Amino acid sequence: MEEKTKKSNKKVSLLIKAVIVLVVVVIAFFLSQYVAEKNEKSTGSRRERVYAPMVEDDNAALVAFQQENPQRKVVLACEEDVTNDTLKDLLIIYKEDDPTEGEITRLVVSIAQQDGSYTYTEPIPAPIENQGIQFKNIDEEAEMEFIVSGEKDGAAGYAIYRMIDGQPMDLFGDGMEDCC
Ligand SMILES: [Ca+2]
Ligand SMILES: [Ca+2]
Repeated sequence: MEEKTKKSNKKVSLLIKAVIVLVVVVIAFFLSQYVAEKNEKSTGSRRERVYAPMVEDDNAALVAFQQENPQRKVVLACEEDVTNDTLKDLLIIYKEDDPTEGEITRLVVSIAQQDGSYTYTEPIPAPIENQGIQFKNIDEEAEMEFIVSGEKDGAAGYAIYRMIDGQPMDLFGDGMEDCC
């Protein structure tokens, strides 16, 4: 009789151990899910912070550009003062059909003037897809520099520009010729 009780006690303790192990495994699983989700969220917000947002459709400089250039399809337009005169300028990446080259992708800077009008820089080649613009005052003085990045058939590239004499000058870059 005593022997039987001992055996059933052993069974119960084994069962308890199994339940504890199961609970620990379940908690670990949910904890790992939570951590993974949290990491994903922080990566997402970091990306948003790094890349400048697209301006709203009713942005005055964007509307003016589209009215003057109806044949140019805007892909990305981001606003910042890049001429160091406190007036916000607009960086515009657009696609256009070229009679000889076919579809081309270009970047122009719409420079805001004191009288409310805009002047445009000469178009320069821009990445074909996944375009991103970042504003960063790299030398922490004068004009705000900007970084244009993107891809073409999986090849990624970027270049850093500063406005010099009214034109974006390529200061440094890598792989830009493979993605433009
Ligand atoms: Ca400006
Ligand atoms: Ca600067």
